[in-house]
Amino acid sequence: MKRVITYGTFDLLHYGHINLLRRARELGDYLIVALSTDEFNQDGKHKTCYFPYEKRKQLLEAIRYVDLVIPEENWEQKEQDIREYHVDTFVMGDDWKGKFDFLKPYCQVVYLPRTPEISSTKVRRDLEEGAGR
Ligand code: C2G
Repeated sequence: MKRVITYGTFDLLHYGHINLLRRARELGDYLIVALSTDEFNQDGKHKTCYFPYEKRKQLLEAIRYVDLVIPEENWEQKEQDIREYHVDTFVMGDDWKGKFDFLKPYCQVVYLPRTPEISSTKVRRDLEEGAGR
C-alpha cells in the first residue's frame, strides 16, 4: 500500500483544496491529511480560521480522497510523521515548491500545481464585497 501525506489549514475549504487532495490520493492508495490545529494556525502560521479544528476535520473526513486526518501541531513534525505513518510520498501545492526538499531522504517529495484562480483569501474578500461567483 502506497501511503501519501499532505499538510494544510483547509479553511475555508474550496475546490482548489479538493483538486489537491484528489491528485495527492491518485499518487498512492491511502491519503493522510495533517490538519493544522487552531493553536498552530495562530502561533505558527499567524492565520485566523473561520472554522475550528474539529469542524475542519469533519469536512476533510467527508472527502472521498481522504483516508485519515491527523493534527499538524508544529513545523517540525513532518519527519516523525513520515516515519510513524510509513509514508511513501509527501505532497504539497507548488506555492511550497522547494520548501520541503529536506524530506527527500525519507520519502518522495511532490509539489503539485495550485488551482490558480481560487484561494480562501479571495473567497473572504469576495464575500465582504458581496461578489458571488
Ligand atoms: N492549494 C491549491 N490550490 C489553491 C489553494 C491551495 O492547490 N488554490 C493547496 C496548497 O498548495 C496546499 C493545500 O492546498 O498544498 C492546503 O492549502 P492551505 O490550507 O492554504 O495550506 P497552508 O496554509 O499552505 O499550510 O506545513 C505545511 C502547511 O500546513 C501548509
